[in-house]
Amino acid sequence: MSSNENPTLSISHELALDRDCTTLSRHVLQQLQSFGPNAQDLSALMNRIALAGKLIARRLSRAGLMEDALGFTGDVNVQGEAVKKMDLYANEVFISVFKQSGLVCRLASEEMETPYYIPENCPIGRYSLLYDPIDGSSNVDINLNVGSIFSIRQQTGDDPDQTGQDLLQDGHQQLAAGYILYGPSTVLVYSIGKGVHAFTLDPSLGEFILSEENIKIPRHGPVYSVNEGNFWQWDDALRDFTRYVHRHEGYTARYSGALVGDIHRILFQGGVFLYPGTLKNSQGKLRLLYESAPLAYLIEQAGGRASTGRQTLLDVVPTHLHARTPLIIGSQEDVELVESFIEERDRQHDEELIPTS
Ligand code: P6P
Repeated sequence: MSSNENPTLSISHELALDRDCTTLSRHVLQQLQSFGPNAQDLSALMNRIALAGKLIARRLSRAGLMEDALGFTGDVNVQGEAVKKMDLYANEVFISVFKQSGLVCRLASEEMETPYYIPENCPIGRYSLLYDPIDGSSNVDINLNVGSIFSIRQQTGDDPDQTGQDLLQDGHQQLAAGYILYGPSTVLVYSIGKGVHAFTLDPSLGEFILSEENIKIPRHGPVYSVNEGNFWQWDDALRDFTRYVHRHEGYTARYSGALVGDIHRILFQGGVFLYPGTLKNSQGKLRLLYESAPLAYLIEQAGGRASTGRQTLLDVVPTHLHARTPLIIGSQEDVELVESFIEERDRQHDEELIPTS
């Protein structure tokens, strides 16, 4: 090599190095085409979310070998659900990664009745994090996939009584949303309103590295994902849909009991996930602000659709922090098929109400 030549990598090595350097924080800045304060905030927020994902993934990978990592705490959360030790750990992780960040003033989670404040952040931290720290925790003790779901919103007003009333806004107000899937690999999927992108954790680097960019959900897919054990509790329309997929070729049932894994499959393969209202819970089981709305934001960014069955999910304004709604989410054509059964039954019901002359 003569003195005036700079050493250069081969193209393939250069591309590989560049990809390994496309971390989440860098990708956010690339998406926003800005290094301004708001872009830096979002980049830092996503970096902290990634740190939470790494800490939770590490705990999950060792839980079977650790004292006191698995099993139940003996407590019941605000949802009336038995709390797993991993739920508690993951909830604390998200709080810890945002301390001394100057970013997030307030966190609202499935595990906490009211929002948690980080006072040192509040004077300047104008962001709120809404999250389900471990979604699908019934899978934790049997080593099946689980996930974390997150949503970032701007703190709009003051919250003098610290009840998070200003969080009761529709899903279009979200600044960022996504999930972390703890599976054979740990994958973080997110959107800041500029498409959907997936990052895979490289344990040897300790970094989430870009693995899929601008993910688009198929307009139709074979998967329908629902707990058919609730069939007896559903409205007629959902039974009509279930009978339809039972009688038509090209459908396959996949249901893991963990929302994030089921949604991740549908994001890549197409199809529809449903958690309808039931006799026991007319609004279904899934919570709007930190489960359905973040996933709806993401799926719509990927070109899919999410609804309650009668209303676009992102339009729903919750009445309280832990409000639930029915959820039908996935490929545009498949969600619309479910909605068509609901519309037909509603039409028949309205006709029955019209007095015959
Ligand atoms: P069911 C897990 O508890 C969860 O919130 C979601 O992850 C999952 O999709 C759903 O509940 C499973 O509920 O009633 O089918 O067991």
